Amino acid sequence: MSKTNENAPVPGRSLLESMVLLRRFEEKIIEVYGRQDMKTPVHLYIGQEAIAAGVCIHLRPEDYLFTTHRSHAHCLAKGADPTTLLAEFYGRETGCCKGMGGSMHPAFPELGILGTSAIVGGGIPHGVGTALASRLRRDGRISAVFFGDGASEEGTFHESLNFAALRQLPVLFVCENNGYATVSPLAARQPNPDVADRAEGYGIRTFRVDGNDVEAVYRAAAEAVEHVRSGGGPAFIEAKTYRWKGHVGPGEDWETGARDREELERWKRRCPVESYRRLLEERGENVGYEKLVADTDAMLDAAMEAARNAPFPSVEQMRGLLFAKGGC
Ligand SMILES: Cc1ncc(C[n+]2csc(CCOP(=O)(O)OP(=O)(O)O)c2C)c(N)n1
Repeated sequence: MSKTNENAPVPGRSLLESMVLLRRFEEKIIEVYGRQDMKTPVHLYIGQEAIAAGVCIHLRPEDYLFTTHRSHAHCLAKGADPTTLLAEFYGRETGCCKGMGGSMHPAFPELGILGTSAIVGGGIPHGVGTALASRLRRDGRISAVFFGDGASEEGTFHESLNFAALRQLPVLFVCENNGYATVSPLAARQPNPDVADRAEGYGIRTFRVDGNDVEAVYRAAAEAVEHVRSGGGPAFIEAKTYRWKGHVGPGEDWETGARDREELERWKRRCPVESYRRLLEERGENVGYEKLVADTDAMLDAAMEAARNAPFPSVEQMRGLLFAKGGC
């Protein structure tokens, strides 16, 4: 297991800003979701913000990123425009996929987000593929792949890690171990709760972090990205965390008996955003938290309004997107 440099400086304000954006973006979705005009299913990320914020801050715009059905935070943290993302969820032509992808399939090729797979584990070989392309082209780009603990149970996880290790490809694997796959707890699925052990088995440089501690994630990602970017081969981060919302939609999954309410409340007391705000304030930093949230909200309210008022794609536009020109 790799150790991180505890004394390296950390951009506290930027990390907090990023986490507030990711949190408020999804809380805004919850506010409007009951109106029934945002038709896409939403898999919310609330509770896991420290991971997207702490990793993506190290990525360059040209680096590749692959994510899952729980994709909003990764896209935003990589620089996606909130209005374009929300327009996608509203099915509008101004969405990043002209409204055809919804919440589970956003793509921002200009940000290295070539497409999002909702097939569990599906993004992992994609990231290995772009890493192989980067190696062949010698273009200096790295690939970051985010996935859940459930994805580590797919065969493609093992094939991809094996190939990436064998070829020493520039890919960073980030397992967000939130303890559940849909409503199935990790303990019911795996004899070993540490997904990182499997990465170590392939000889991949591995970091294990508290996924609710943004500085721990930031430090691990700093070293992991440096390792990958400097030609050291793949790296793997396992960040243990918890999602506050149910598998899909704004509910919390305890209402259905799928998980224990007390367990959720315990994790809420370890809120990554609130605990980091407190830490920065204790260190004497002038965080200006209320203003940060108010400014973020004002920006997101305007984004929501613009997204909702954009036109739907026409039937001709939809037809035009069914076939690619040029053949193979
Ligand atoms: C190959 C495949 N099997 C099953 C599903 C149904 N499914 C969607 S999400 C999910 C659970 C994913 O869990 P995890 O990878 O831990 O991610 P999390 O939802 O916890 O973020 C499942 C089984 C799917 N989309 N693809």
